[in-house]
Amino acid sequence: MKNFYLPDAAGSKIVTVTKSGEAEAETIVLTEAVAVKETGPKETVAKFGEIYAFSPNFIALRENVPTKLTFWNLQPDDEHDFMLAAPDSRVLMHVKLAPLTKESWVFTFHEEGIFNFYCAVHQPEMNGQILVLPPAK
Ligand SMILES: [Cu+2]
Repeated sequence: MKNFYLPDAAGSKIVTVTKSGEAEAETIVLTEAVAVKETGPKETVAKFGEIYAFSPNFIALRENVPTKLTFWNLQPDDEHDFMLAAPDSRVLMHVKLAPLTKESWVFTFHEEGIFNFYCAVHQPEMNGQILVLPPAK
């Protein structure tokens, strides 16, 4: 059984994550099936296994602007997850994205930088980056 969690007290100084709340922007992130057993190509799946990607896999946000990210797991039979790492590579949160569900969290980043994210189930290919920009002038 995996242990899923949101940022702890130390992590919340870098990014606050809540299940609900007001957001100034929303981005929908899809779990895209790039090459899977149901639709192939068979040769690709045989060589690489099933391949998934986050779409989009690059998201630019501004510091201290609450932004809702809504994940749509489009697969009926595949669990995905979302693991967010700080610029120093420390894992801040890890949440499950169950098959055929939409899950939202409101993210407020308190630091600029590049935050990598991963689906731990589908490594090394299912990744992305959040670029946190300085506040708008
Ligand atoms: Cu995945």
